[in-house]
Amino acid sequence: MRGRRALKSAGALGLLAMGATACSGEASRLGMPEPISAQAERMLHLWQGSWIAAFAVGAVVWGLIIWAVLFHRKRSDDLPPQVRYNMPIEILYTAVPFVIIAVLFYFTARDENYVERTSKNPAVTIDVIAFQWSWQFDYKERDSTGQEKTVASVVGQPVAPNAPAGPKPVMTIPSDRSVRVRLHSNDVIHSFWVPALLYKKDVMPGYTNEFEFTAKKTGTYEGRCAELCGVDHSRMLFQLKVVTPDEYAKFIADSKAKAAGGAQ
Ligand SMILES: [Cu+2]
Repeated sequence: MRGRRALKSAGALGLLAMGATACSGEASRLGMPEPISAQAERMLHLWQGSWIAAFAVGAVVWGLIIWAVLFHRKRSDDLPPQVRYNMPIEILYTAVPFVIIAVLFYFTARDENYVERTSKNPAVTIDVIAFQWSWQFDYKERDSTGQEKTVASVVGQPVAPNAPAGPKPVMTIPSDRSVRVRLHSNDVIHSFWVPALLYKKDVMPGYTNEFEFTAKKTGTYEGRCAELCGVDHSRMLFQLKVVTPDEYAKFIADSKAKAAGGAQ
C-alpha cells in the first residue's frame, strides 16, 4: 500500500501549494491584472475559488488515472471483474458533479449580483459613446431643476496601438466614489473594456447598457474596445485615470470654466 500513501501525500501537497499561492501576491492571479475596484476584487476572488475547485477536481482525476495506469495494467488475457450498473458508483457519478455545479452556480450568482448592482444616486455619471473608432466621455450633472446636462466632454480619435499616452482619450474618475457608466453607440456593437476593472460590457446601438463601480486605487489604466467593430478596431484605445476626489472636482471645475470661456 506504499503507492496509495504516496498518492495521498502528493495530492495533499498539491492542494497546500495551491492554497498558499492563492493567498498572496501576483502568482495567485495567474496573469490577471491587479484589481482596482471593489467589484474587480470580487471577480478575482470568484476566479480564484473556481481555480482551486478545478485543481482539486483535477488532482482527484489525475490521481485516479495514475492509480489505474499503475495498478490495473493488463496482466493476462482474462477479462478483469466488470463493474457496470453498480448503483453506488452510478449515484456518485451523478451526485458529485451536481454538487460541484451547484456550488459554482451559487458563488457565481452571488458575485454577479454584487458586480451588477447599481445605486439610486451614484456620485458620478458618465455617458460613454463608442463610435468607429474611438470614444467620447460626457460627464453628467443634475442642475437644481433635476435636468441633466453635460459639464465636461472628452472626444477621442483613433490612435496607433504603440502610441504614447498623449493621443488616447482619457476618462477621469474620482477614487472611492461610485461611478455610473452608461454605454451608447450610434453605429455598430463595441465593447468597453478596462482590464484592471476585470470587467467588460458590450456597447449596443439602440440600447443603453449600464454598470457601476467604485475605484479604490488612483493611477492610469489602459482601456480598449473588445468587440471587433471595423477596420480600425485595434486603434480604439483609451485610458481610465483614477484621481483623488479633490483632483476630480478640479477637473470638472476646469472643464466648466473652459466651456464658459469658450461661450463668451
Ligand atoms: Cu469598437
